[in-house]
Amino acid sequence: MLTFSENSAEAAREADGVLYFVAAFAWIDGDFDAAERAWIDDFILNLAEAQEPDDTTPAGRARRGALTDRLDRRMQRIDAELAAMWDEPTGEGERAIGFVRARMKVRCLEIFESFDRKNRTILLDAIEAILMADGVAHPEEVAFRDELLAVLATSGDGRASSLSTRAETGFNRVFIHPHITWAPTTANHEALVRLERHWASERPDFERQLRADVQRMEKAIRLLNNKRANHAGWLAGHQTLQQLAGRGSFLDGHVQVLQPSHPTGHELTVLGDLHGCYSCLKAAVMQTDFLGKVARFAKAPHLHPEPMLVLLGDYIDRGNYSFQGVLRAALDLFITHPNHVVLLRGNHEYFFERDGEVHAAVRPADALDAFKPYATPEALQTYARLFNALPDMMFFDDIMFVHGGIPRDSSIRERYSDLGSLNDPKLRFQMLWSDPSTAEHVPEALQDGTNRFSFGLEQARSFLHRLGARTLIRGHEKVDDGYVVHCDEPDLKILTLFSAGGADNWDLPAKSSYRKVVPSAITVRYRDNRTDIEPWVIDYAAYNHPERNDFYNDDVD
Ligand SMILES: [Mn+2]
Repeated sequence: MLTFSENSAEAAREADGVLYFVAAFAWIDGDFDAAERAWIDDFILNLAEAQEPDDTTPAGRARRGALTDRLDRRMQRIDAELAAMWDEPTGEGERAIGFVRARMKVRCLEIFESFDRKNRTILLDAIEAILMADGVAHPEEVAFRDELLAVLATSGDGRASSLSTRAETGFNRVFIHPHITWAPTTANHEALVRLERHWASERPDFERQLRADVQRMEKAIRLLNNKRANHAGWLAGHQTLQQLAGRGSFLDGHVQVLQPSHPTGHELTVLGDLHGCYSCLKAAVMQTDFLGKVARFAKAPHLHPEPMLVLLGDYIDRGNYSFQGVLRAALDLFITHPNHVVLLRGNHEYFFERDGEVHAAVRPADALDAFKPYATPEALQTYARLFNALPDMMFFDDIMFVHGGIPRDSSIRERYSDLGSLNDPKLRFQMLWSDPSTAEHVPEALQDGTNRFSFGLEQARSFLHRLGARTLIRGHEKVDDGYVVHCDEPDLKILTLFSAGGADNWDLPAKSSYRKVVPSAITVRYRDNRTDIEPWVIDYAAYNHPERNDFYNDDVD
């Protein structure tokens, strides 16, 4: 039986880990059957007994009962979490089960690494037991067990070696702060209001709207192409961002480089996935007074930090205001303020043509599926061209902004030689899809086979440092807090932002799992070689309202 820590919070964490482990094994054959469920019920009783051996006194029995209840609730949560993974978006032509298996394995690896050696061995004993709970050792279960055994043999000293690297890297220049709050606002802005129009039900009106959106897209494509025209190849031959010092800000292919140069500093408003939640975009822009800041900066740049709005992609799908809401407004903001707005591409912004028809690379592709019967082929092709024109990543100082994360180990080895390699289409595609793990190292075998894959802390550190970067700010993952710091070391910081959500946000379908999310954003302030990161909650409710959002105003056609 497992020996738990004497510290009760730590013991609870350990018990949760063990429980996830056995649940994953029960799920890994895709069939969590009655025998496995019965086995887990017994296992929970055993875990409670290990933590509270005394059942001879009323107090002991009460404590053990409370532990059993807690573990039962925990198991229900794990069960729901594992079940929900089947709904995560996957790549076109890809089966959910591949993604689910890979993700469960990575999570087990994280838990595995968080246990000391003695408890790891006992963990593996628990696996042998669950393996046989339904009477059959399923090949997938055996393969998984063998993979973990292989990891156990090699993962021992990862933490220690990376700690020594950290100690050598000197001082911290990026500081992550607790949540801030903006003063509540009910402000509105004509620049956004005029765009808040539902698709017209009359065909001629609809086509007029579509033409206006196509013009907006064409203009954005021209702006991006003009930006990149004079800087093609600027990254090639350079190993680190620091070698680009003095080159100023530029777009080379699909990589946007911003170098802090403004004497009064920079203020970046950064949003993660918006997924058709227009109220979230509008609220974030109004809360921060971004448009006011841009106007004041234009009048007196020496008095203000340079304002930037950075969107990390995934504008469409899931919510109700994709093409006509988030995307239209984001494009308009970019066209109006091209030096203050950066729109990065998400994995949902990936359309391609096959047999003369436009398809999406992500499944389900609800925005495109709903739009296709009405939209003209020209409009759909323009969306596809726009998505291809968007930059995939941005560097600001030594911070990398990208939708997903870093490429696969095998692809880095084969395709990466210098900063110019960041424009490699395969690497760019992978960076739209990957997710960070708190495991030190995710084995290559676990990265292969699915569009969506994980990378470990050591892999992130190694890739970012090679580029001269130390911080990764990304979206892509639905995190219920809307904001997660995966790592906050002096030489490596990883943050996830998710800016779509809200329990009663009517931009989302009633049953959307995004309603569990607290939509969040960050402000990145740079001044004098120091960066401060401040998270905040998006006040979508204020803009889910007819007075401040014409999508909700019945008086407007
Ligand atoms: Mn995504």
